[in-house]
Parts: sequence; structure tokens; C-alpha cells
Amino acid sequence: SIPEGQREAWKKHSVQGFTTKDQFEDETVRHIETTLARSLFNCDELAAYSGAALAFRDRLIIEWNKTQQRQTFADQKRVYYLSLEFLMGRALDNAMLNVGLKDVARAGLKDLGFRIEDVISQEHDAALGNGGLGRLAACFLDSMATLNYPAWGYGLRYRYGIFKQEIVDGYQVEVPDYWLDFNPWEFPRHDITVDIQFYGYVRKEKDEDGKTVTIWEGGEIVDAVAYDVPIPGYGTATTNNLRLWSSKASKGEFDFQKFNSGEYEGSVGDQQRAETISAVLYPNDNLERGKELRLKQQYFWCAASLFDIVRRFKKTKKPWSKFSDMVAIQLNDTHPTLAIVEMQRILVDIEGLDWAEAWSIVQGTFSYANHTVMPEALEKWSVPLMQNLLPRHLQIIYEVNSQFLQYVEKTFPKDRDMLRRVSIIEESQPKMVRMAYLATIGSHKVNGVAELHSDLIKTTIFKDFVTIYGPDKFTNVTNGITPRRWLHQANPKLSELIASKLGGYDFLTDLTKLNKLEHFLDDADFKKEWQEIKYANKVRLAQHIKDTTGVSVNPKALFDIQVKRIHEYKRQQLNILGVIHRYLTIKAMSPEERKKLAPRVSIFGGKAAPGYWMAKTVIHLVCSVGEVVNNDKDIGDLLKVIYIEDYNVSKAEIITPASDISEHISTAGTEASGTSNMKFVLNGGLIIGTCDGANIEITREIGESNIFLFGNLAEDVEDLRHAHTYGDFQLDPDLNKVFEAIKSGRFGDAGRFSALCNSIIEHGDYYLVSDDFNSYVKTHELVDEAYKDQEAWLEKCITSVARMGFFSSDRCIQEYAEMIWNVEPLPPKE
Ligand code: RUG
Repeated sequence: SIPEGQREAWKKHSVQGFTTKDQFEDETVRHIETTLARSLFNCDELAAYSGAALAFRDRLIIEWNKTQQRQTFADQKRVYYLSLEFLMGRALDNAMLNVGLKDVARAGLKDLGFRIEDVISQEHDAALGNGGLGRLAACFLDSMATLNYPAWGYGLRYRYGIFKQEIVDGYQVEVPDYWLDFNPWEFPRHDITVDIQFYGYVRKEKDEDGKTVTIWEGGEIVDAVAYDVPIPGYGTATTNNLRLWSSKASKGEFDFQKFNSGEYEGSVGDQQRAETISAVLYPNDNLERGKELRLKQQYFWCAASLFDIVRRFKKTKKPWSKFSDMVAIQLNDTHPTLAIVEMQRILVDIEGLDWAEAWSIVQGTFSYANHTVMPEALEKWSVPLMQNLLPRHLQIIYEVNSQFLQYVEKTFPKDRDMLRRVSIIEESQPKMVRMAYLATIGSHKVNGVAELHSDLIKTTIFKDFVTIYGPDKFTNVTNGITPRRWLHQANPKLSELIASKLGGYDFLTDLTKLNKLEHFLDDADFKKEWQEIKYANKVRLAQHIKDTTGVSVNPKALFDIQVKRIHEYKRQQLNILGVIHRYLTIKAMSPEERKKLAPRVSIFGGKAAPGYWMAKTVIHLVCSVGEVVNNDKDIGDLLKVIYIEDYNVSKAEIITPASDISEHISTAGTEASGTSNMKFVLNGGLIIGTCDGANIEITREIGESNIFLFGNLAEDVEDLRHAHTYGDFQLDPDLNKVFEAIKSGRFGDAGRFSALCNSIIEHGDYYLVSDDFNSYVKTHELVDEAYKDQEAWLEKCITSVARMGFFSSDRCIQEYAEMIWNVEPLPPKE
């Protein structure tokens, strides 16, 4: 550090960061002219964005520095949130709002000749995630900073985030998303580099004291380089850190001999191989593929993060017995489970602790959030693969398993089959490591992400573990969303209207304050303004649809939206089959009957995993139906079917505020929570949904009369599937008519949809589309009816928003902090 004598001079020059419009303009222009080397003659919107972003980045980094210093000096426990995905979206708007300088920036940009909205929209989304899991991590970062928790996120700095989706001739086409061209939000930390080892072999030897030590050596080394992203809290100076690791060939790895002997390509090849580790995000949501590179990514990131965390702890000079008093590590799903094994390796092999002491530190430190019970999404890694890539880790896993099974054997001697059921190693061909079991055994708490889901994990995948550990190890933390991004940023006018009624923006940090909105249900002016805002949001979305698809939709129509990853369990197929049913019904109606109908726009959006053929077929069916319906003169505005290309966070900010109704219609028991359901309701849209995930708690909070529920319950699903398997399956007659229309070629070549239709008609209808079809269609009729009474509809919307306080991610983080992490906030000094 700087010597005492020079500190005064240093402080005098210390950067303060802008607060006024003039200062903002100074900073922005300075960055445009010097950092970007542009002038007022060639400053376009992108340059204006870059200048403004750099000005805000400077501001954030000042607070970031102070926060990090404060957290280092405080003798206090910290949280580390390990997630393979952080779906952050855009940062500039969020930074402006969180530091409270958006109006300053708006005025400053206007002075400089720009509209703030145009500038903000230049930013490329940071799309390092697939869907709900990654977005949850982003909301949690926002809440942890806002609530002043000393917390860091750890992830991977993918060179390519989730692919960009183009719809070409009604088919999804994937285009790589190279997002790092210009990213002002990250700070490379070339001085923070960790050597990560792969492959090699394990041997034992005696140390000087005659103690046997295990040594892992040989193999290859790859460097992990840290990139830091500041995370500003809302209305607080706390600015936390998200550290993302990027892979690079280790200096020792670059083969100079090869290079000097003219094998330039070979030596560059090694370099490229190392860089591949953090090159791409696997584009699968709720689907695991078991690829070696993915396992490499997981270990690379866990090992680098653990090294960093341990190094930071060691600086405190505290004994290891204090580790879990100072460090909480949260695993976002099983992807970071290797961190548990790596921690045990560090403590035993490197720090020389005995096994039992080390293991109790590990268990005290880690906690694991489960996000799915679906078998295809539960991670398992092949034993031979792990043996080759991480030989020492596999030994540790076997040792953990052996001790665990001994305990089970002793405690439940009568249940022999239990050993097979709970073993971390599945005795299959090849043998597999069950990561969810390893994560459960290595953690002190395991939570599900909505009540139903947390109950389900206890009765299905972790049933035996509840018997073994008792029920207290398992808990629930229902997911939430940050109201800063999902109300204030996405829907500024609604946020302003609410603030005008509640006397300020306190609801943004205490969302339960929204309940006061119920006092205004009789306030005609307020309701009128509310309605006008919803209409303006629909006009904005209609414009986006026009610009991107060429289709004009009537903003007065009922906007019915389903946007999320495309997956059979989420049942976009049920939605589009319902749309076809609606189309056929309208076609058969008399002009008189048609007059009574509320016009509809059915809007879909979402990406399919590139290898998920059935999901891609669903997209194609939606587009094909749209092609026919949208061009049917007979139908006009009564029905339009839209596919919004490349659904991502910034599009969600436009789409979410514009719904009248949104669809959350997964087969009961399959969607762990869902979070877009919360976003839509918070923005004054109603929802149609199954009794699944967080829909159940949303119903409890907002009241049954404010939600359109339908379909079979989770408890009936297994019996229905069983019945289907044994031939007890009757296709719903209305659904049959829909299939007949598809088969007749009405929506193009029927052959393209036959596998999709047959998955329902002939192959057991695993997702119960037929069983739920009638109830789905009937419930949509209720929606139509309800929408006719605009006054009553509006009341439902306002009442629902008023009752959404529970679903703030601030509430989640407080629950995690108190129940699981045992960590206290560290607010900045006034
Ligand atoms: O599918 C779940 C969503 O229901 C949930 O809301 C979200 C956040 O908890 O996580 C999603 N998820 C689950 N994404 N991947 C998985 C399994 O790895």
C-alpha cells in the first residue's frame, strides 16, 4: 500500500465519480473523445452508449473498491454464490437506476443530442445463461447487493453466451452470440490467475513425519484468469462482485520447443484447446448431456473459485475450524458440486487436515439448491470419464460414499436395498456419479425453490435421504424476482404511478408495501391511468412485433403470452393446439357469434436447445399456424399468432409489461418454480396456469378468483401415466379434431408434425396434453368471458399486483441468509 506520508496527496486526487448532469456530460464526452477516440462529428448512438457506460462504470468502480475494502476489513462471514449461469441482460439501465442517476443521465444525453432509450438499446445483452436458473442467479446478485450482504458470485466468462435465435422459413436457426466485442462492465484481473490441473495420476508417499500423503500430478495445466463485474445495489453504496473465470493456456503449457522447431500450428493448437474450456455456454435448459468439456468447465470454475475463496480466508490467519463461520458457499443446482470434492481435497491433501475434520468443515460450509426433479435434468457423470479427467476427485468421491454407506448400513441394517438406492455411485453400465446425492451428502442444507417442489424432492428423489438425515436438512425457499429490474426498469410508468399513490419508491425495497394499492381500487383516475399504461405497453410490443415480423396486431386485442424456453414439459404444444382449436371454432362461427368474441393475439417466444428436435418442431408448428391464421381474411383481428424471435432478457422487459394473460401451463409436478409467472403478475397481467411450481403460492397470495387454474394435479400425474402405459388412453375429442386439421395439411406438410402428434396420440402422452386439453380450452373460455368486463378485469390485475410482495428476491435472500447461510448484512457507513 501507499506509505503514510503520501496518502494525503493520494486522497486529494482520489476519483469521486459524477453526481450532476454537467459532470456526467464531462465524463461521457471525455470517454467518447479519449477512450473511444471519436469526436462530435462521428459520435453515433453506439458511441454515446459506450461513453455513458464508461462514465457509469467509473462511478460503480469507486463504490466497488470501497465495498471490497469494507468487506475485507470486517471480521464477518461472507457468501459465495456458485452458478454456472448468470443471465444478466443489459447493465447500463440497471446501473443508472440502482445508483439513482437515470434522470441525470437522461438530461445529460439529451444535451448531447441523444434520447436515453436509443442509447440504452445499443447494449448487447449479457446472456450467460439459458433461462430461469441463470436469471434467478442475476436477481439474487441484485438483492444481495441491495440488502448489503457481503456476497460474491462466481461463474464462467463464456466467450459465447446463449446463441441468438433466428426464425428462417418458420424454423429455428442458431447463430453464435459473440458478445465481448465491447464490454465495458468487466475488469480483467490478469494478476489473479489460478493454475487448474486436469488428468494425470495419483500416488501416495510418506512425508517427513512419516504420514501418508496423496499427491496428484502429471496431466495438463490450464490458467483461470479472473474478470470482475461490479454489481451495484439499489439505493445503497454497496457494490458487490461477480467474478467470472476465463481459460487460457498456462505459460508453462505453451510448447516453445514445438514452436521453435517450426510446429507453430501445434503449439497454437494447445493454446486454443485451453481457451475452449470457457468458450461456450451449453445451450441446454433442464437437460444434461454428459459431455467431457462440460465436466471440464465445471471443475475449472469450481477449482478456481475455491482457490480464491481459500486464499482469501487464509489471509485472515484464522484456524481452519473457523472456516465455516467465515464462509458460506451456495451451490446453484448440482453444476458446482465438484466444489465440495475440491474443498475436501484442499483440506486433506494440501492443508494436511484429517479426513473427518475436513469433511465436517465442508458440510458446514456448503448448501445446495435443487431446481428440478425431472430425471433428464439430474446430473450424472460417468465414472470412467471422471477417473480420466479428475482421478483424485473420484477417489475422494468413493471415500465419501464408502463412509456414508457404512453409516447407512449401521443405522438401517434391515433395509439392504437402501444402500443401492442412496449410493453416490449408480451401479449401471458404465457406473455413474449421482451429483445430486453427492451435493446432498456434502451440504448442511438442501432446498427446493417453491413449496410444492420442496415437498416433492422430499417424497421422490431425496426420500431416503430424509429418512437418513431427518426432515430438517431439507427446506424450502420459494424463488423471487428483483422488483428493480422487473417493475421499475421494465415498466417505469407503472412504477411511477404506484410511487405517486404510495408516497414514494419504498416499495422497491420492501415489496410488501404494494398491499396499500388495494386502497385505491375505487379511485377512478388511478384506474384509468393504470389502464392507459397497460395499453401503452401493448402498443410498444405491437410496434416491436410489426418491426420484427411485419405482422400488425391490434393493441386492443387480448394479449396472451407464453415466453420461456421451449420444452415439452412446459407444454407450448398444448398452447398451440389450443390456438388451432380456437381457430377452427372461429371458422365455424356465424358472423353474429364472432361479434361477441374478444380479439386475441397469441404470442410465443423462446429458444429450443439445438439438439432438441421435438422442441424445434413445436416452434415450427407455431410459425406454420401463424402463417395460415394471420393471412386468413376471414379471421382478421379475431386471432393472430406471433412468434417473437430471440427471446432474451431485454426483450422480456418489453414483453412482460404488455400481457393481459400469460401462460404457465407445465404438467403438474414438473416446473420446479417458474419465475416469469411472478414477473407477469407484478406487471399487472393475469395468468392461466396449472397447479405447479410457484403458481400455487401465487394463487394463495393473490386469491383464487384472480388466477385461471386448470388441469390435473401433481398427485394424479403418476397414475395417469401408468394408465396410459397400460392402454387406458382416450384422445380428447376436440383435440382429435385439431389433429385431423393438422393431418389434412391445413398448416403445411403434415409429415413435419407427425412425431409431435404421435407423441400424444400413440406414444403415451407423457406430458398429459390430452388429459388436460378440455379443462384448458374451457378455462380459456372463462378468460374470454372475464375480459369482456374490463372494469372487473382491471380490479383483478390491481389486486394481484398489490398482493405480490412475497415474490421479491429480497425476501428469498433474507431467507437464505437467516435459515441457510447464517450471514449478516454489512451496510456502508453513512
Ligand atoms: O426449471 C426450473 C424453473 O422452474 C425454476 O424457476 C428455475 C429457477 O429455480 O430453475 C429452472 N431450472 C432447473 N433450470 N435448470 C434446471 C435444472 O438444471
